[in-house]
Amino acid sequence: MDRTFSRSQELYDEAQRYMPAGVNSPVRAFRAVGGTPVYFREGRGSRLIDADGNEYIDFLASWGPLILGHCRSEVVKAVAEAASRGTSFGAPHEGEVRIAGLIREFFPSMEMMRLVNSGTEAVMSAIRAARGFTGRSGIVKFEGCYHGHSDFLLAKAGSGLMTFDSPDSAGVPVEATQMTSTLPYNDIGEFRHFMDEKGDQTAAVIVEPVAGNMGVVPPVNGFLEALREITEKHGALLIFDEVITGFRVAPGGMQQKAGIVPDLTVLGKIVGGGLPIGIYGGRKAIMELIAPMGPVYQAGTLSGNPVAVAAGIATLNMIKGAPDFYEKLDAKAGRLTEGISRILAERRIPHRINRVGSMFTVFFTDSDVTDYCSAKSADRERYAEFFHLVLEHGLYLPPSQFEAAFVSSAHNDDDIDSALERLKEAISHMSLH
Ligand code: KE4
Repeated sequence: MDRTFSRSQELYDEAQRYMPAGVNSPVRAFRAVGGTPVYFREGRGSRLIDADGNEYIDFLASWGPLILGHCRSEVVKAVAEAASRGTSFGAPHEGEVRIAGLIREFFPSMEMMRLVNSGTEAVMSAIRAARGFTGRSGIVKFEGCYHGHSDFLLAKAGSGLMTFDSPDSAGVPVEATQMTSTLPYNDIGEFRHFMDEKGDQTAAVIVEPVAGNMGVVPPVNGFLEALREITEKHGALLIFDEVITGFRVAPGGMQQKAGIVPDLTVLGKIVGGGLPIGIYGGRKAIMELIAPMGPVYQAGTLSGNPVAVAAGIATLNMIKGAPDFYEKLDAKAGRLTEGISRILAERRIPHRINRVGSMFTVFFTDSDVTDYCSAKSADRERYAEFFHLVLEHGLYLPPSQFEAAFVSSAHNDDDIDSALERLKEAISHMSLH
């Protein structure tokens, strides 16, 4: 089963001459799990092929966007067709109207919206809209949640920042985060207390309605409802960052599953079908403040790009048109995670698996993971050993304990069977320290 990674190593050596750590996003550098990042050359359905020709069953799904798997023919066709008519106009086009209509169909709370080019940009713009609408500056986020790399949100962020155990980033002036307060995720009492003190200075509370950036951590019963009730009470806006959960945990995201109506929603990833996109939107009264209708400025050269929009429309239409799409997807993910847990239990390896729908994380710990502190207590070295063993056996999982893995509709039953066989073999080599 020995795989060679010599071409990845060559590319990595060369890449480090041009890009920090040879990558374009920190978590891809394998710093959290050690070793040389694998360079890929092709994705096809549920599979990835790396630069050395090694094949993997992919459970990263490019950090979430590829809910249909790699190179879904309808998406590729739509992209090629759009590109053949022009890659960008810098002017309105019909695709923007079509995708906005689709988004509104799935997310009725998004009465008006703006397309941008990343989740970071969408979050940054939503926060600005909230500050413009309320005239307040305070922002509340939760420990372990990650909302992109805007200065004022890099405080106890999840994802790569959590992986590096550096909740705050260098280069961010202390003034930038002075109006940001970070509270414990899933702690209703702390939140209520904070808002009683500072609710009237708070413009917005932003939350991942299912946390994916400290590993998957679901909201405890009543948490989201409390955020909704208490923000309402203090005139603060509630922002659901559904960049991961949008179209992932349900067609209408976690707000549909939980029956909560946020004031603003942020989308990304799946809505672009693997191409760069971010969307923010919500109540008309808020979004009408966005330039040129109102005084809150936001702009972007490639916002609403016709090629990215075409990929998004094709993806959403595939989801819309597939009967029992989520039931089938979630059942596959359940079979996979139950199998992983059974294999780890047979080897008496302490673990917890948190799963919501088709997003999941295997934590190496013997206590429940319900927030940032309990997530951080997971054994990262054990995860690193697990990651490399399953990599060697042809599975690609997130190269960090504090990320989410994903099942796509391209994973068929044979893929799940094969993944479990490979996992069983890989886990048999795990040390039992
Ligand atoms: P982007 O700017 O990376 O498109 O989106 C930022 C963002 C916003 N909100 C949530 C809930 C997110 O998860 C993200 C980005 N997710 C990470 C993975 N945890 C992207 C991967 C990376 O940073 O390389």
